[in-house]
Amino acid sequence: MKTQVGIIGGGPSGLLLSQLLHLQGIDSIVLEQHSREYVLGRIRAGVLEHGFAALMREARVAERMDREGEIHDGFFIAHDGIKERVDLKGLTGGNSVVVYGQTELTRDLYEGREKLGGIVIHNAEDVKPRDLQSARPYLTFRKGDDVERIDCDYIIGCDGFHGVSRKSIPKDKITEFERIYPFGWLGVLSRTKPVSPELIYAKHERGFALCSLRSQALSRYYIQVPLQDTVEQWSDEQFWTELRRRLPQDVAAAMVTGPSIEKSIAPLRSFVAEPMRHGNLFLAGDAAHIVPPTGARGLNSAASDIYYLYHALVDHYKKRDDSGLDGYSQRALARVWKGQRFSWWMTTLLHRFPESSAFDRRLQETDLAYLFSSQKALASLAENYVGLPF
Ligand code: RFL
Ligand code: PHB
Repeated sequence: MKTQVGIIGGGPSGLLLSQLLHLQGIDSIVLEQHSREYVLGRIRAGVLEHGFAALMREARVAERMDREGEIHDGFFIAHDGIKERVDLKGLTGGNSVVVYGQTELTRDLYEGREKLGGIVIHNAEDVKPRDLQSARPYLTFRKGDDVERIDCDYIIGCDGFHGVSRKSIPKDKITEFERIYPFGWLGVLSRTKPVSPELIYAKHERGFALCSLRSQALSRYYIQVPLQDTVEQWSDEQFWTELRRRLPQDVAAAMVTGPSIEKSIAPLRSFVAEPMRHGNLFLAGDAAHIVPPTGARGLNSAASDIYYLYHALVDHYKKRDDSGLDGYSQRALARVWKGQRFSWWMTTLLHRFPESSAFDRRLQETDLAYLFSSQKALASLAENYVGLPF
């Protein structure tokens, strides 16, 4: 097979890039290791920044997002028994975020690819990017008993943190920056009315908690748990009890509980790989960087990579201008690191760190007190949360 752009990974990054390129007459093939059902079974992001929503519209896959997604003009931070609102719209001069699940967005992207006749090959095993330093890189993969080859102009690694793309770059050509946090998030999805129409991020001495949602009938809650905890250790009842204990009394009293329809634990990690290009392989999204979910930046950081790559590839094919491709890594990383800083800061502000000293805890309390005493500090939080410009 032959294509202009070979894309590894059929998550949101890979599908969005493929769709955007298609609309500009640039062809691509997406290789996804898992089945479509498996990809759609993963419950992940819920908050999209407005720049991401704009990119979905440009990709002509935003109809359902615009119909069913909820515009959120603010969220709450709960601490010491009270909750205080962050007025995103007021603080940013009119910006907001869209609450729309990654599962739904990925489903829309699959349908968009299908409608245009885009090629997405599922259950592609043993995908390998090859000859990356040459002008004719290619991909090989196995499908059943057959080994296939795809010749490409460029290969884009959109295969997430555990993918093969980053790992195929020689160790001496890539630098990795990492922080692993000493806790994870236990998440529960339940068909119950959300306790609050807007998200509540809660700081509590027993640990962080988050009240989020997918719709006004579908709730998503998280609590901070020790890294060694397993899902089996947490019955629904224990989860609800612990969640309530970490929320202000009025919120806890209003909480409607029900059976979990999904329950999983995600470890928290900050990670960046530099540079995001090796020869004719370009990394995008979780393949190159990971943030702890506290600032809702992960998918949104992936979106800015895709925006830069999309424009760089269009400039290459339509204007014979390679400056976008040459500048991609530097440009993407500049924004990636701002997302890293914000996610690390939100995580540090709101979680309980087992090793923290009394001094650390006073600083954390002061950081929060300062935030709600300064419109400028709140505006800084808000501008980062709604997404810095691409
Ligand atoms: P993905 O989604 O991991 O997709 C990568 C795809 O590549 C496939 N793959 C391979 N395919 C072929 N060959 C191989 N060797 C392959 N290896 C892997 C995988 O099967 C998969 O389909 O990466 P992508 O597209 O870059 O998207 C990134 C986002 O998924 C991620 O950043 C967000 O989910 C992070 N995140 C959040 N981001 C936000 O912006 N807002 C949020 O509110 C938010 N909440 C979250 C989150 C992530 C969470 N978890 C579980 C990590 C909440 C949670 C709990
Ligand atoms: C979610 O709804 O899954 C979600 C929302 C906000 C976050 C992280 C996750 O910061």
